[in-house]
Amino acid sequence: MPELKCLLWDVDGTLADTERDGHRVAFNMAFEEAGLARRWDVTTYGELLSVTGGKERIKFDIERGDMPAMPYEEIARLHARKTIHYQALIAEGRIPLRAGVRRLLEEAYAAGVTLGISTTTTPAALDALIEHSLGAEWFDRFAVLAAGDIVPAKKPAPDIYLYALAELGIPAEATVALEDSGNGWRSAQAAGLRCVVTVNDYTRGQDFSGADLVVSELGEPEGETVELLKNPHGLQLHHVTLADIQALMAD
Ligand code: XBP
Ligand code: MG
Repeated sequence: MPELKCLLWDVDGTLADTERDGHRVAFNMAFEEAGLARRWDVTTYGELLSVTGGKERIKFDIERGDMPAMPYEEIARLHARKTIHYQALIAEGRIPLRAGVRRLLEEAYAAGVTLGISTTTTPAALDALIEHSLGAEWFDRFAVLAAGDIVPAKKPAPDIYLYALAELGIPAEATVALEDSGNGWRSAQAAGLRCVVTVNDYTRGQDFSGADLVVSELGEPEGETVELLKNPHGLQLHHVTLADIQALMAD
């Protein structure tokens, strides 16, 4: 069985539930500020999450006729304003980490497992979350921060995971991804990674057939037993530990 050497973490929806009360709200603030009538409600935003990347999401909404046409530079400007609003929301400390995230990160870091980030969001949004929700000391604890437009194709393409692995020089067989969405899981799978999925309200109904482990959350020792939505390896667990993730490498 290969030894677990690396955990690559998705950000939005995995480290924290940033989409509904973070990114979505920030998009709407930028739309309002730009004099646009469009607002993304919770349900609409859930549909739009099938398009990864904020600029790509705005472009999609324009192309389907729900926002006025604008040149790409204007989309990029609107998105840059959105990122500033998002950073301010995160700086208010209103988006906590998901259950078990800090615990598992600390366990892995203490065990010498290499940690990295593979995300679709922009570096500025990622930095804000690390600084305000995780703690600035984590900037140095992640061996790679792979984010946003650093690769040409966003998830579900494997590019961001392949980029992170290449930067680290660690093989896919020794790495497990942590994701929350169908697009994220497909991206990790296409890069040859095993993957633990922690679903949330936006992603619970998505297709994870073939995933190694799908749970409601990573969970805490003192909390309730996590819900096992897919468990092909037959793990017995109350919350997800490093040993459980190592056990996924068995076949
Ligand atoms: C999720 C995304 C992102 C965010 C918004 O990325 O698709 O686009 O919704 O971020 P992941 P930006 O789960 O891979 O972290 O507006 O900065 O793109
Ligand atoms: Mg995600």
